[in-house]
Amino acid sequence: TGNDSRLDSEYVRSQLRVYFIMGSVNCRRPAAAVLEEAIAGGVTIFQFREKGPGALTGEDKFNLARELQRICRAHGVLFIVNDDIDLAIALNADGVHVGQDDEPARVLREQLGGGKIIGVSAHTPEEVRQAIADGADYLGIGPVYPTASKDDARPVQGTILISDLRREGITIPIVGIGGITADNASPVLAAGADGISVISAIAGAEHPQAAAAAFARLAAR
Ligand code: TZP
Ligand code: MG
Repeated sequence: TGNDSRLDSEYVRSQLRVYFIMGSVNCRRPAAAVLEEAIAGGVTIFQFREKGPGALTGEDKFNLARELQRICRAHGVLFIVNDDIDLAIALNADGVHVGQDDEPARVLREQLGGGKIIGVSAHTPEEVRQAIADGADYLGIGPVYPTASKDDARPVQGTILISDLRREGITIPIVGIGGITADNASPVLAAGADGISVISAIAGAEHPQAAAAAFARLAAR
């Protein structure tokens, strides 16, 4: 594939089932240990999201990212960087995930080159259309449920946008995000999401492996 082309979307779709997002501020124990356990439970893709009060910066951020990337690589789990395109390039990450306030996917594609995954957070049908036109490989849609993990989260929207998009025949890979737990994940998948994206339900769990395994069981159906 060339620099301007999306990755094979069935490949991306197959990797999104249990999408774990985490930074150091989200864990109660060292991030590397939490990630190891989560992967043992069945996480399929990981996003390094070092954000919010107390987040690491500079060299500390870089070193943690590299440590977590090594863990992902050792287990064949894709490693995606939130927002920080320079970090993604420096680490040769598998991709980036951006929001509506970041560079559009079409610019990121030029910077990242081919073969990388670009995810975009979208909250409205217009944002979805634009992200697809810009060459996004997958979309994060939410917040599905109330979340305590993002200060500036948009209004809760349930599963309506996901099901509307599928009804319109939009096939781009989608993950639902926001307040998702093993107990409320089923409607998100039933609405047409290919996977579920979570921070606290795994990072904040007493047993991240068991928590991830619960999502893996749901997503395998
Ligand atoms: N984007 C929309 S909601 C959210 C992000 C990053 C936070 C999701 O975290 P949690 O703990 O799974 O609700
Ligand atoms: Mg962002």
